[in-house]
Amino acid sequence: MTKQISLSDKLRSGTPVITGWSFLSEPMIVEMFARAGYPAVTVDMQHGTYDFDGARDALSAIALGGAHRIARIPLADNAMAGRLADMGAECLIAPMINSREEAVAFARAIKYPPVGDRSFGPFRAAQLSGESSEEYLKTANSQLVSLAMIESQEAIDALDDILSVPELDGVFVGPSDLSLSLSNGEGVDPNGEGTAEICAMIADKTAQAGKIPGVFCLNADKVKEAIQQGFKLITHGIDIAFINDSAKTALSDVDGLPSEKPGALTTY
Ligand code: 3PY
Ligand code: MG
Repeated sequence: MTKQISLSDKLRSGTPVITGWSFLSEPMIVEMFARAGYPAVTVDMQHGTYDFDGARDALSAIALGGAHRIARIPLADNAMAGRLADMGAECLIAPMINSREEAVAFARAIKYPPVGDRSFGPFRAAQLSGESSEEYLKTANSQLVSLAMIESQEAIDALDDILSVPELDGVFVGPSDLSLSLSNGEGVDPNGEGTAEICAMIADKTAQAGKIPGVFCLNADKVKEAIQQGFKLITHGIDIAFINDSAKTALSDVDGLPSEKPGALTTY
């Protein structure tokens, strides 16, 4: 069997990788993203409905559909990063990294000695990558991608320090939280001009540091802008939004609905 180009090699070698993003813990959803043609799919354990079992099944389902496997870990949960690496994630994204120390702790949790402190038990990860555990051990430190999310003023202030962490492979911008922090809580403006300028600055600095820049995009124009800015991992397409938007469109396409709905609950 010809060896596939790894996600890590793709992210370092030019062409941007687009990832679908899954909030809804259902393996068939991520498999559908993959079969629809997405090169990568991300399982979101920070804001999505995924627990460990759901994420484990989702990573297998992404592999079944033939896409690269990415997971965002819950806030400050480096133990979960290690577990998801063992379940075959090829890239892990850590939310709200605000300092060099936090970046070091995250990156070291998923790199084997002498680079980090990852504990050995990659049986499922080795199966999914088609390697023996011994082969996986040899390639894991260069192939498993660690991305620290930059999404606050504090993180911007610490950006040079974060980018100087040798164990860290790159950063991933969360424009919603970033805009919330930069506006001092005034509002969320992920698609605004000010946010776009900061994204461009982060992409430049990250490339200069020889690391991978990634960003979360909320529409196709933002994806095009992100590609121009030099981002290499780009989110486009969220399962919960697909259902929400398609459900509204499907209903609005029908003239003269036959019946009224009972009305949404406003209290539990
Ligand atoms: C953000 O925009 O803050 C994100 O975390 C994207 O999911
Ligand atoms: Mg965020």
